[in-house]
Amino acid sequence: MSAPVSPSAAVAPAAARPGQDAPAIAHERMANAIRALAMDAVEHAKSGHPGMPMGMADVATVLFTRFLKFDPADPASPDRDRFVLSAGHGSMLIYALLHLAGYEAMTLDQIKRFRQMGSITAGHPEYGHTPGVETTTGPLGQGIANAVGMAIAERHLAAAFGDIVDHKTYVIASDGDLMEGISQEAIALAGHLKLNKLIVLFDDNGISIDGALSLADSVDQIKRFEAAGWAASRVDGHDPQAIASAIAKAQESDRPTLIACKTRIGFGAPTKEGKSSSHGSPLGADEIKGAREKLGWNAAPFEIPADVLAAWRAAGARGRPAHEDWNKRLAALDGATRAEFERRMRGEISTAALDAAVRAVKQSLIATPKDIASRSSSEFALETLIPAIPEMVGGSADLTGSNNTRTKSMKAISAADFSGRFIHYGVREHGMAAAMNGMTLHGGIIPYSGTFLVFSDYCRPSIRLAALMGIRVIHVMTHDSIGLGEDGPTHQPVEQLAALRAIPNLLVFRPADAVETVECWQLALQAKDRPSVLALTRQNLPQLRNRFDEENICARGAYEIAAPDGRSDVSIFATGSEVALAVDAARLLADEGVPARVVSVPCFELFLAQPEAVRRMVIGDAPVKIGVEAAVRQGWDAIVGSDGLFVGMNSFGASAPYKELYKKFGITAEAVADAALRKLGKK
Ligand SMILES: Cc1ncc(C[n+]2csc(CCOP(=O)(O)OP(=O)(O)O)c2C)c(N)n1
Ligand SMILES: [Mg+2]
Repeated sequence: MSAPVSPSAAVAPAAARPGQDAPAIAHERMANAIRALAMDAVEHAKSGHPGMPMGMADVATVLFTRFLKFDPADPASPDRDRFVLSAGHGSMLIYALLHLAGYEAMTLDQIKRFRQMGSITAGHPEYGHTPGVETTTGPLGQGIANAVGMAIAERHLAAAFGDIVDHKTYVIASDGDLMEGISQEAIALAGHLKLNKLIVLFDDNGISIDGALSLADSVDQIKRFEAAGWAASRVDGHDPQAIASAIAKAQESDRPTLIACKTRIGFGAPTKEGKSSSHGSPLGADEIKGAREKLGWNAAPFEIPADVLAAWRAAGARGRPAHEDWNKRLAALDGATRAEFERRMRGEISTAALDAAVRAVKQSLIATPKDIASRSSSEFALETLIPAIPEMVGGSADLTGSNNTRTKSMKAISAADFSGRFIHYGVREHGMAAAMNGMTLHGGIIPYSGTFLVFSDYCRPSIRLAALMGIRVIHVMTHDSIGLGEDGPTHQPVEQLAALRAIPNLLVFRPADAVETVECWQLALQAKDRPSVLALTRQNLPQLRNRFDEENICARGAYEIAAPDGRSDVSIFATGSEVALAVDAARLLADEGVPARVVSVPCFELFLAQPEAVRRMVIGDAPVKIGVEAAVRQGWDAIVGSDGLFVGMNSFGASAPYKELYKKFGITAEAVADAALRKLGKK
């Protein structure tokens, strides 16, 4: 699709000479426009990173003017090539590119307002703020791992919809990106899946913040990528022909490609070029003056000479015919296929299909209750959800049998066949979570994962970014407490629920039984603008909800699941596996003549978002409030109050059968009842 376009078309469309190169000066001036904007914007903002945009200006110019398939008039066109600036600190590179190529929103005024309140030119590129920015980057390593997910999404959708989906994913990654551990997970997965439309342009400048890369790194990146199944080569990152040849070759590759582009950070800066001093601070007036002289750039700050701007705009316009052709091909698809493709790319789930699936699961559970682990309830729900919601693509980080994320009908994705709907991510939780972000960002897929809840820590930076970006990814995290038993404290989450609840815009679900589990699945799938975690048990749980409710009761976040007639002296709030225990405790209290109610709290975030009056009603006014969760107390005061009681974990767990662990750590119905009685002065 993205065959090299003659660079001369970018410079002088009227005199296009296919296959011939533009005069070197044209390329140089186009690249210098990026350098100038980066220097000037960082200087003006008094903060930012000029070195990387100046160093990678040549590579980016070649990519954007000759290869990248895009149309600034339609930044969200589904079959655009994806461009990920993994080295997000070089944000001025992408802002300059977007401005020069003619993205309407990226005005010169926005560039002048780099890093200022309300601008679309944030310090690091932010998805959803800036048309043309495909993902939020800055935390090094995330972008390249997102790109792997985008490339998987492309292949998977091509398998479903044919050549209406046919684009590449380009990444600019820095030394820092490649030093981060997540990059290893990402490149190993990409190599394994032979994602040959993924092309990484590595800013091989040998410099990071502390100075020469040799201070801390001596990896041979070419060998490293080759060992992971990539094609890899090194080019002079200031030689446009060498860069173009390498990209052209990469486009024909049968495997993903790394192009290590030898560059000089801060290219053009008279004293700071090649030095870490150009990485992350304004160059200063003298250095900028010297750079202008060295680069032969005479234009005033923020001024782009008309001929250079015209050449850039022509480069920006060169993708329009291909885009128009693609629109025609889309229109020529049969109506149903087209509608389905468009629906999926819009991220609009079929409400009717989802509702019907959830209803069917609930009805089945009411007819035949299941006292099973919530990880099994989840699988039971997935058996109906997977056929109903074709955009769901599941996976697991090598715990498929434990996470119960693969239903019987699901075929695994492989390098030879991307039509499957299950991904064996390997033992790569962080790479998995980041790839899932990339899939959602690509569009057309709702990814869900599987790992143990304790390893949410291994995914956390990517989950945080999903929450920051406001994108739908669903993490199935099983073995959610000491209830996992014998594997012991290394595997028993204690602080993870609190830590996840601390992330803004993330929904953390901990369903109490099979009915709550399917309701939580429905909520996670409906949450188009938020990621979700489903914390599920290894151990069996009784089914507590035995009446059919059309309403998704978990949507309230917390609700009374058991209550005596009349007033209660005790309110017990519990989540997940501890709800059944709370119900038992209420029975024990009733035996003592103390009326107690039980509130299930499947989702703190949804509950705390309820209007105050609703929250007050659910929390109630019983004199004793107790939270019960086999985890740390942090966060529970919002429900039980700082003077409320809490029965949970104060330490790490231990290795033993789970029933013994619950006793050892004092998380039992008796302990809950005792605590309430003591507080009431009855013991
Ligand atoms: C996960 C993470 N750790 C640390 C940082 C802070 N940081 C920003 S850039 C950078 C390294 C700079 O070196 P390199 O990636 O080679 O970029 P260059 O200086 O060559 O532009 C660091 C440590 C970060 N952004 N993300
Ligand atoms: Mg570097």
